[in-house]
Amino acid sequence: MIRWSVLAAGALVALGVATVSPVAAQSVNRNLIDQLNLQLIYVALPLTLFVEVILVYAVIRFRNNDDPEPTAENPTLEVTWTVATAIVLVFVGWSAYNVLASPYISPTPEVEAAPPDVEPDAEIDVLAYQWGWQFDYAAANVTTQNLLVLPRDEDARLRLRSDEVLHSLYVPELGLKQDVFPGQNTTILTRALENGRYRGYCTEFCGDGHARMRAQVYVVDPETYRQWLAAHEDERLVTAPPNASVGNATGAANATAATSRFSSPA
Ligand SMILES: [Cu+2]
Repeated sequence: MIRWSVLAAGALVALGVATVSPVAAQSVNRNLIDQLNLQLIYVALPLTLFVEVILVYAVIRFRNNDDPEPTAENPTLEVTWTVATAIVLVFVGWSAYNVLASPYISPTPEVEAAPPDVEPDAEIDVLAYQWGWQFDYAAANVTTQNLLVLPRDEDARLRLRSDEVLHSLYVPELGLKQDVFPGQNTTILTRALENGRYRGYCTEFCGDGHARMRAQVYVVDPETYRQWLAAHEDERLVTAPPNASVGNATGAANATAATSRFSSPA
């Protein structure tokens, strides 16, 4: 009887794990986070079922025991559960540490003496303000408003700062979430893996315009990215995304000469 319930439980675990397998992630950051979640679920699900099965078994098996005796002095049992717990904790700690140690996950405070290991292909200064986002592509002399464009399959380093209060940049699909502090630069690293249009939010309540503090995030081919930068060189507060048709649909009110200039690149 018990053997069958254990088998059924095992089948359920296999089914559960099979259904939570994530689809291909949109960024290296997101990949790392999803893989860690999956790894921990593989350990947590069988353990949960193991405990529940023992619990249910004990409740049923000993339900009519009028004179229960506590277990005293069982060194084998005690050593077993101590060692098993230690192994689980070491596994969880090791898995989490590996992900946290990645430069794609943990931000780097601005310390000139210790540059991050990865040399990025794109460097973008991000200014969070009440209420919006400004992105500064210093190398191309382009700034954008509420519009972040990233080259696919290339490392992008975002240097975040705020002028007044706490904000937080949140792009869930790319696995980005980082507080932005006044008077302090915080650097994060990402590499997007899929072309697309994603949403960015401020996720730190920052005043009555907080809900309006959103950004469009575009991931495009590296060539498209460079063409877009070249088309907007020396422009301030660009709102026209690389894809002209999408830009017309979303940014009609903000359409500037920049849009038409991009549609017919020189
Ligand atoms: Cu904010």
